Amino acid sequence: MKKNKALPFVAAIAPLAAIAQQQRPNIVYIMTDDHTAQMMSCYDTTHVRTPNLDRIARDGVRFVNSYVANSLSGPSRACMITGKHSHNNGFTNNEHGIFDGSQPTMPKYLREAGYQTCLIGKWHLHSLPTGFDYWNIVPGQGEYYNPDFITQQNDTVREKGYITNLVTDKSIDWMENKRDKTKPFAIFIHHKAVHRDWLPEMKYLHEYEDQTFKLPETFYDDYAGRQAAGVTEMEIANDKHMDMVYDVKVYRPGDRTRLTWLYQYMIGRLNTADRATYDYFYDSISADYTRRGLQGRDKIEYKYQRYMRDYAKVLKSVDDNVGRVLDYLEKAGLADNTLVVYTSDQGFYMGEHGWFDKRFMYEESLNTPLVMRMPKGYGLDAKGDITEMVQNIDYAPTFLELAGVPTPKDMDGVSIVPLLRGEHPKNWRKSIYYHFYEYPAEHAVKRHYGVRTERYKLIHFYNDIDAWELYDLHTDPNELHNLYGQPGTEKITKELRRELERLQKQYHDPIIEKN
Ligand code: SGN
Ligand code: CA
Repeated sequence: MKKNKALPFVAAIAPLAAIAQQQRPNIVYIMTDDHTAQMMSCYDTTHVRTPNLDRIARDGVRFVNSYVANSLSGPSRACMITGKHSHNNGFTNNEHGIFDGSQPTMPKYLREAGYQTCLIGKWHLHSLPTGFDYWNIVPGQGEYYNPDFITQQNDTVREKGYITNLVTDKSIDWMENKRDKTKPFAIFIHHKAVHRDWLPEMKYLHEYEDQTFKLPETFYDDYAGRQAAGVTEMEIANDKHMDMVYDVKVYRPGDRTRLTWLYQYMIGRLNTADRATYDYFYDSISADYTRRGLQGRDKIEYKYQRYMRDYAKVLKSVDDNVGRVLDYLEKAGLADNTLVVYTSDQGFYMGEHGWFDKRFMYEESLNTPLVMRMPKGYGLDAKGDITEMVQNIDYAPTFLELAGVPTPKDMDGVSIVPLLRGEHPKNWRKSIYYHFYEYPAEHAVKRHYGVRTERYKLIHFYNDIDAWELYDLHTDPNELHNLYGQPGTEKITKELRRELERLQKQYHDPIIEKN
């Protein structure tokens, strides 16, 4: 590491008052929900174009090995703000318990160091936010149309408009009118989009209707050799998993599926005029579906096309709104001194393995998009692709380093500032640790933990199952061939099991795998 590359303001143990005097960058952190790299054109141009998201990568960096520690919303958010794995921050799954907001978090440290902090949008940690000067969140998953927001006074207020626009309006309003402009700021813009059930903005109802999306290679996966993959409830093909009304939006008089009630609630929030526009569009889709009388694979592929189209429409509003934030930063003269981060709370299946949803340690949902545009004048000169493995537990130490705060000893993540400077530290992590807990639960993905290295992945599914999976990602990037127990894999299996145990000890996961 060259000496002159050190950030000008980072004094390892500088007193906070001294740090506060120094110029520090603002942080604009934009996180969507369930957005996946296959649907972001700077990663993959197969399906859609996302010009505004790509702007961030074009002017900055794209992480090509970016992973979550637990592929689910609440847990991922808790990892992000604490810099700790789920077992260490206490929020392991969406369904049981609430986040302990009295624990130290990155926004709290930023505040102590003199930053103004703000959170807008999806929070999903069940307790009210702590550590933010200003917040305005949606309850639980939030709604797309005329959504409710919870204020700092804990009032729930219904607002007019489309969620993605509203979250952006509120974020820009805070940056422009509500913050203390004498301080650096960190804003966390957390979109509800593109989460299920993919309800588009009215102006994009017709978008993508003439596009036929390519079926992924693994669409008709038979799950051979992968016990946990074979028993999920997230198959596009299965109407009990992907609901014909709620998800596919084929809704005719008399239709009554498991999630029809939720669909009615979600679209019931539209005002009369928009509801008429909405019904006119989806009634014609429903009529067309009925007329075609699709069966078997034709019906499955029809469901896939509807899913892809609606997801892409919802994403289009996200892309527009990220563009609005970037334009605002330019116009307000903030762009040069602001780190812009775009990411998602996890990846998602766009038909790979025949699925929607996430949760698994397989690539599509373990990965999460991550692009950053650097502030100027801090020596953060990296450009293009960053290939080192990073995880969402690293964001907290990174933002803290930029604010001049040393990484708290109990954080599991590490600062990626050296990577942003363009360095390639020799001792960078060679493996990542993953642990998913939410089972039994919706989508029926078994509990599992595992290790991923540059080439291999070892997963242990446990609880009411005891199944190991081993993949060679170089020869089998689609993870179709479970090599665990195959002759010739003894040595690599032993090495990976040892590495898994080492990581579990390092991170103090009480589940430690004994070899
Ligand atoms: C909801 C969805 C699920 C989704 C979870 C978790 N069902 O429960 O499909 O997996 O959220 O998503 S729904 O019928 O309510 O749409 S997460 O991103 O918040 O973790
Ligand atoms: Ca999510």
